[in-house]
Amino acid sequence: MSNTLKRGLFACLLASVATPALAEDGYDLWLRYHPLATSGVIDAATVAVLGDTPTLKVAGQEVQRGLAGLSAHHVQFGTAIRSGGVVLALATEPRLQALGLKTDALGSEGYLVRSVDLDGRRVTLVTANSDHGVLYGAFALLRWVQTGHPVSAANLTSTPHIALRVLDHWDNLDGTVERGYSGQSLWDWWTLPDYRDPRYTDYARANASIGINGSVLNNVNAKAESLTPFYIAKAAALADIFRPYGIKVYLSARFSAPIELGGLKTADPLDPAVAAWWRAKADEIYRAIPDFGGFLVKANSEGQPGPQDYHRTHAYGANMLAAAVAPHKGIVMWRAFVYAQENAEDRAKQAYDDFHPLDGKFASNVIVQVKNGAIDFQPREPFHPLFGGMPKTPLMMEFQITKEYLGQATHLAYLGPLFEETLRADTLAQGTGSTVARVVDGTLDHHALTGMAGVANIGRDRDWSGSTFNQANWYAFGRFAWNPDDTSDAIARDWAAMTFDPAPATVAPVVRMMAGSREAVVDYMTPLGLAHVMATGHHYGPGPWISDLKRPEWNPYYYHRTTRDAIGVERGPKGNAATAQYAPALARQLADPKTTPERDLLWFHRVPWTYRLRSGETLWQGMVGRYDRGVAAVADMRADWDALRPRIDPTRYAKTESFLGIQQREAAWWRDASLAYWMSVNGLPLPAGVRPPAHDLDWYKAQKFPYAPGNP
Ligand code: GCW
Repeated sequence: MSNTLKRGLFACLLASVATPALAEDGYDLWLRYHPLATSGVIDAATVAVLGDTPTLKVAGQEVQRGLAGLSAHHVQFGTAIRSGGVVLALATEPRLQALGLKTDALGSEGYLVRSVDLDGRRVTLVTANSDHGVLYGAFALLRWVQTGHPVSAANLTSTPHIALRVLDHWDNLDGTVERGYSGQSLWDWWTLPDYRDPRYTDYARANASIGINGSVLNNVNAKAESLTPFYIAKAAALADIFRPYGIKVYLSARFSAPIELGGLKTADPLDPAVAAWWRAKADEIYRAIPDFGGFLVKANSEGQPGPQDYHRTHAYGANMLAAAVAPHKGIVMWRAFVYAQENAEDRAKQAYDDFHPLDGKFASNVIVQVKNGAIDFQPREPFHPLFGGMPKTPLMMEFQITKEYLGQATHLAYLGPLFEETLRADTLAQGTGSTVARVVDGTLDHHALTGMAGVANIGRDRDWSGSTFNQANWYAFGRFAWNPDDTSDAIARDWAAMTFDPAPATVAPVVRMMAGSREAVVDYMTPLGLAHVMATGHHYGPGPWISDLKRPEWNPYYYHRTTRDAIGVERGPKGNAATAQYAPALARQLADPKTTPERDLLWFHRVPWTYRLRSGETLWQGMVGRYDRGVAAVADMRADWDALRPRIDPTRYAKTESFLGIQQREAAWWRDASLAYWMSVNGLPLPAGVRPPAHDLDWYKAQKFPYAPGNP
């Protein structure tokens, strides 16, 4: 076949693939290699890989696939260095030595992409000290092109700031996903290990493209069975598929597995038989998965077994498991998300109380995984006081990508601002600049073991995450895990350009929608520091009035304690002194409502409804105003999206349009239900001109949502 004919056929093929009904269902995520409108961006017609490893091969294939798709031209893949082409090679490759590139600073995962003369030919070189680095460089080059830049102008270098960049899947062995709103689990445990769904490879590609290098396959509310040979073989199949993409597999471990699987009488971490059982189990896993990452553990929390069942601390439990994986260089990620109904202390204080005394007591291959805030993945929480509070212990951040408390799949809430706000927060633990990011990247306390985990929002929905915009949260998580100093806006711009198209007329309004979206959710759900007012169980929709459930902290009322005169939980020195869990300089600021950031006011303080906000309004007026602002912001997002109609393919356009309709209705529902309830308690009228709730309080209380998704 002649070259012209080949090109023609190729273009035809692409044109047919580009038919919206076929291709534009969101499956391609941000790796959407559709022809760019701007010509001349792709001047490379060959991709050469020097060296032979599975990772170099997939990196080269990805660049070929990307450039071919983006240019609608054939791109040749091989080993021949051609002028104007792209070359991927390890920095140790002999043919690169004459270039004298300085790659030491790239470390083991960083990359360098730039134009060089190789064998007398001008090429764009992608290089690194490891093949994983080359893979990350390959995706960086593609991002560069997808965001509208010419291949040959690429001059990119980057190194991850955090070592473990991990997705936590709360996926159950029966195929359901706890707090999953995008369909069944991606893992088809039943047909694994035989059937290797190509989707597993696409999952790995997507993750590698944003630098994610670990995947915890099963729910932290773990079943012991995931540690049986039957399931280990399935995990091993996934590990084989992910390996070329630099992604290690981890498993959540059920602490009582020695009893359930091993027939032991106890799971006491100090019992030698228990430790021996775990060592043998670890050895067995490593025989199947030689690069197994290690265990994630939720212990003594929400009914899960743990070392405290035997009056041992979390450190004893973690260290026993750490000893089992240490010979294989594995690690243990031990969660600090603990609270117990038997504990009368404020739930927000319990994790710190349990873990702070254990600082410095963990083995060197343990990292303590701390949620961003002290309660639970709320639309806004102040950063967790353990950050900055355990300098002798490596701490990893746990963010929730799936939007359990933020409207779940349908509400558009870009989490970049939430991630950024938490990472930028200053713990003041060692003076100004002791930000959460510096704790998490290990620079503040000089830890080499560093990590960031995101509770995944990935399921078997065709668009992976339940909506196009939810994909942005997966994307942003990866980017912040790579570089916690990145900015939410820059990430949104890249994502929008890659997901839709790089034209400013598309990117600007999409980014505008994203930028304000999380704050809109805060405004219409939990303004001024309110938290956990979602209905119990499914956490979908408002339920601030719920106060009759057995466990105190199951009741939203527990989190605001509203009376006729006042609202909020007093966590300052005049209350339960939770503020004293922060570094003294910060604790002093938070002690007084007047020096507490207003956005966290009701989190830290109980104040009268007549309290004056900085604007001069009363608290009540300010709250009403924020609810209205949140609802109005959703209307603005809808208007932006309406105007984007001609620029977005019909299938993706329609789904977002419909979801924004749901969000607008539900934002109004949140506002109205909340106002109806607060007014029933405080007896205050609405400020003049404010629209009253559409229904009475009983109507809101009567709303029930049986079978809401994601609820275990
Ligand atoms: O957010 C809460 C969820 C639980 C979850 C728990 C946790 C996996 O409601 O569904 O359980 O946190 O993080 O362990």
